[in-house]
Amino acid sequence: MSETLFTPIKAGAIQMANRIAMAPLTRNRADDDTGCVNTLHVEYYRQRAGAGLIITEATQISPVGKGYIQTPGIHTEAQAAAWRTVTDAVHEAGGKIVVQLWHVGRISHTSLQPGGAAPVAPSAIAAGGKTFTKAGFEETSVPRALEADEIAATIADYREAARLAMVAGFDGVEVHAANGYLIDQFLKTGANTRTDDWGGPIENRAKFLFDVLDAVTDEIGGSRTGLRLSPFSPANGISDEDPQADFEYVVPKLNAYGLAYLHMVEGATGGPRALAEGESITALRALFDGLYMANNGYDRQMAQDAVTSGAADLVAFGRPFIANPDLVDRLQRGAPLNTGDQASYYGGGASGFTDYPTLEDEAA
Ligand code: 8OZ
Repeated sequence: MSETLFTPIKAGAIQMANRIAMAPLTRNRADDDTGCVNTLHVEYYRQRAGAGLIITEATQISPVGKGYIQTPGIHTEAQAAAWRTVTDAVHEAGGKIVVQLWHVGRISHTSLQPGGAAPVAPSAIAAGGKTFTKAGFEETSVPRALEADEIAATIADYREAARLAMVAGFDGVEVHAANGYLIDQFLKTGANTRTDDWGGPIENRAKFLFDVLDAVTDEIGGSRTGLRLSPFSPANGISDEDPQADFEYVVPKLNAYGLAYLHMVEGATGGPRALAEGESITALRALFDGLYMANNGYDRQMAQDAVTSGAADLVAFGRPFIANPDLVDRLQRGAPLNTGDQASYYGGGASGFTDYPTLEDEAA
């Protein structure tokens, strides 16, 4: 029997009812002061529990890891208790959910940082892009370079966040190493010009990623840890001199961790899937022994083909899950999809968050 999108699968320790993941989606509806999720999040994630796995919106591991208003955290007991209401609801509805562990690095603004300080990054190089703050869209602030002891403290923050994720009742975590945020900043030459153990050749630039994975998997186990990478994405002003070579170094080393899955943004995040000459996702995937989760611009046919051909084990859908809480059901029936209202993607209340109809709602 050939595998389909709707065949159950075990991702590490996580039993999934199907091969479809809800990709992490930033929605900016948490309490800006406490970083706590609320009853709206409970409803939003509960509605989407038909996914084989929900990956939460990116969630900061520390106050300095924050880069946008109203993103949730997983660094206090209160945040973990708030998340518990979400994980209980998803589990009750038969779903699985992991929290995406996030540190933005230089993609932040002084107004979002403790004491109004500069954001931190591998090197003091501005990203050149915008973030959303209390004042609206603002240019990201010039970061300062992390000291070696601060790097060690940041790795400890990832470990503590993984511990709190278990307190919160999550099935695991996804380490966010994509899209130009802190881990990606260490990995890539355009943001990392350090001359110590954390910069220079890829062996050094990848050390931060591997130290984070060591800490997180030591805390909760590799089978409860997923990883997201975006080797070729220019998201958030990131660039790299030779991503193919760098990730051909990184990916085989991931095999030692027994990860639940490797989640790849194929191409430019939320944009074109096309790669430059000499760049190959297929070649990178071939270097990984575990489950491969594909993402970026998949539709029903592409996802079916990817799973039946074996090109992917899992497919993550992002924007389609915003407007279709019952996306798995719709894909299974070949039903039409709702389109999302972009104006309510980031920030706001229930409107554009918990009020998209299921097929059943539409029939009523
Ligand atoms: C959109 C807006 C803000 C943040 C990412 C966490 O790209 C994000 C993000 C996306 O990974």
